[in-house]
Amino acid sequence: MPLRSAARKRRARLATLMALHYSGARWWMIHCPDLERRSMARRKKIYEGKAKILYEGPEPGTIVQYFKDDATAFNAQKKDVVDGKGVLNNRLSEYFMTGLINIGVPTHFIRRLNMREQLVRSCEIIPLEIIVRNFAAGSLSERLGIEEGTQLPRPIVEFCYKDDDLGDPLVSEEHIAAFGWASQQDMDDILSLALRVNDYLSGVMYGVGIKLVDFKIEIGRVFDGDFQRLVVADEISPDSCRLWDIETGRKLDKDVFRRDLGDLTDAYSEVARRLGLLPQTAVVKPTLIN
Ligand code: AIR
Repeated sequence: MPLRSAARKRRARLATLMALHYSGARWWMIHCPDLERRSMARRKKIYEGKAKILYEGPEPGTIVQYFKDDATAFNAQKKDVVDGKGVLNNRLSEYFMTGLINIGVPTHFIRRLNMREQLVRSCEIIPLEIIVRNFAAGSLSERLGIEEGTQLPRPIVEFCYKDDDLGDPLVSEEHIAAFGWASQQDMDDILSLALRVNDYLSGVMYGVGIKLVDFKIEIGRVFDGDFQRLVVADEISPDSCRLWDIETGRKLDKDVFRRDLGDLTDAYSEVARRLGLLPQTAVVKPTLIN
């Protein structure tokens, strides 16, 4: 890309992200995520994953989730840094988690702290990826030879064992019970949470002209004294869902990155815009200097 058009694109993207309604927004948090990360060096890092870093929270039982711009696919065989992705996912995940809490679905989310961070309850993550599918796509289409986009007779819930070295293999409830990853009661609760998230997310997306093809959630155990309850944890964002425009079929999720279909932040910004988290029209703002 010629230098000038790359700079223009970067400026336009920055202007768009600046328009996100953040309290305490600082431009360098979008522009220089490394700078921000360095400023947090005193905070204790608990874990660094592919797309997020977890830091010790300000009070016991809390964690700060930092959203990176790193994009990975195919178990990190494909990698890139996508400017602004972390900012968008932080905001979008806040939106979905808050919506779930409002309809009585428990989540780990407490509040967003800034452009890239949110405060969450610390929980013990059940080592399963819970996938809900409404239409065939991705690995289900490959595995069963069903054309992508085919409507499934009913939502199908799948479980993968969370292990990067093994490539998160598909497992059955038999494996989960036999290896003690979750109890029968947990599984009943997980299934019910997954389907409630599906109802909520499908509805919200349908309302803005987007089809929820499938998504992945993670579930955590929160302990209140001796009492354990399950909450939706991790994140809900276009990194973890398949979202297709109902009219055009345009992909508005991480498949844009996985399959080299265009600009990932454009796609995620479109989701944020439709949900009212970004202005409807691109904000034409001068550079930060003038
Ligand atoms: N997913 C699974 N592991 C990581 C993620 N993000 C999500 C995908 C997709 C759904 O789970 O983003 O929305 C199903 O993925 P697949 O690859 O099994 O078809």
